[in-house]
Amino acid sequence: MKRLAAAFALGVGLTTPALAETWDMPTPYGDATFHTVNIRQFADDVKAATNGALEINVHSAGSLFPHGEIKNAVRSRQVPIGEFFLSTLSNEDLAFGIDSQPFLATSYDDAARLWAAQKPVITELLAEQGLMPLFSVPWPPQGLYTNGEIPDVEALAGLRFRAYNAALEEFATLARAAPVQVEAADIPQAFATGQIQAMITSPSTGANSKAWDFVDTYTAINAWVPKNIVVVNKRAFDALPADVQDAVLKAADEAEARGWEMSKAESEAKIKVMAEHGMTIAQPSEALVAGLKAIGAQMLENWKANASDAAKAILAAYQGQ
Ligand code: PCA
Repeated sequence: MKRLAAAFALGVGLTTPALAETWDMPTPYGDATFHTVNIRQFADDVKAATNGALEINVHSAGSLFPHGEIKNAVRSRQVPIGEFFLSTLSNEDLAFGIDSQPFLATSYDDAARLWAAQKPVITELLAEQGLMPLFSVPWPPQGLYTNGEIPDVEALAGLRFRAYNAALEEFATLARAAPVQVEAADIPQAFATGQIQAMITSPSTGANSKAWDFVDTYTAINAWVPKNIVVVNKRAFDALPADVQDAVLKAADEAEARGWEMSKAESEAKIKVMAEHGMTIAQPSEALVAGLKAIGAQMLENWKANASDAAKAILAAYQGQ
């Protein structure tokens, strides 16, 4: 029987097409991150649907390229595909960063409407660089991690505050905190060495980085719902056989739908993990919300003043103008 099974396995292996292709896929995020679980499932689906003609190898936690280099690595075809935090491209065009504007879209429904308005615009911008978006998945709403409860925005003044994009850097500056750029994978070390004292991120990243080792309070300010994006090099995609292209697009659609559902389930589950590790789960005071909203309003004015026409069109479409 064993021999038969081995022979069968070999037989299956031999059906792999002679022109099988392997794609390396970098992501900044670690194996336990739900986004990484989702893109590994995407890779498995592509492999199964193409009978092994296209195999995607996910390289997690910035192991293949640092986060800031992934987009250009795909653009220059050092890798055909990659995942990154969409708003990190806001220095190219503010259209990429609109999902990180505080209190513009704070629920999944609003985030989905914002993505519907943003997608055609960034698809065009990425096409100018030979890139094509495959799918985009949000992180859960972003919350505040501090030592002790924060009664109002003034209590953030002077804190070394972790930032992951330009919007969060601006936010921290307007709160008179001191922003420090730190990748998700480096959060524990940054807290441990005193580089940072507070942060805003999802319960996913809070729990994955064992926030309870460094801070005792999570405040559910749910201020924005930022997204990751998976992009492919268009020439690499066009070089695939038509049936393989179709399989990639279908698996991408499924990954986007599945990822949004995974994200929705994460928030509650990971807040529970933080509570189980002794963290206080707080709701923001009215004064804190008012102060945060004032910063958000200021940031949106700054955004409008600097936005391209393409970026402004996203806001207009989202706000139904
Ligand atoms: N986690 C990532 C991006 C947003 C999030 O929830 C991070 O903190 O870097």
